[in-house]
Amino acid sequence: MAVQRTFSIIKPDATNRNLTGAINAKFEEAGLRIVAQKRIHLTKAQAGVFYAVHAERPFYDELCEFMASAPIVVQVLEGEDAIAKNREVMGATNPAEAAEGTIRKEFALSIGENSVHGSDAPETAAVEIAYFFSGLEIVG
Ligand code: DAT
Ligand code: MG
Repeated sequence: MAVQRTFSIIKPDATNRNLTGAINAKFEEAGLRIVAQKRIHLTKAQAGVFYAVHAERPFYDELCEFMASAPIVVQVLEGEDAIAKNREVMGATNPAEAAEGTIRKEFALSIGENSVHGSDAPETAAVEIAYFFSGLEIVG
């Protein structure tokens, strides 16, 4: 597997609890390099565009409200097999099902307030990176 880039978000529940550094340590320990990073505060509409794929799900409104409730840290992570590696370090969506040592097992509060987002495929990674970053902001 070649070197890939993936898109990551440290979500409001984690920024609220000052967990940015602890979460970044998990990424770096796993061999993921943070090649772009910024702190932003989304509007609910911007969160809605980002999560448009979930628009028909019952939790969509709550999800967009949550993502706009406080600042987030958006990131590009780079490394060998970065998409799968990041999903592994994140752990399962529901923290009750996340493996020991994963970010969601250690830090997530609930299935909704689950501390991190990570792209699930190369196509979504490309779209998500382009939504938040210009080429000049990514320094590999
Ligand atoms: P993931 O973030 O692991 O890729 P997903 O893409 O299925 O998970 O869902 C996106 C986010 O939506 C997830 O991180 C938290 C929220 N979510 C998913 N399922 C939920 C549920 N059953 N109740 C509340 N929020 C949920
Ligand atoms: Mg997802």
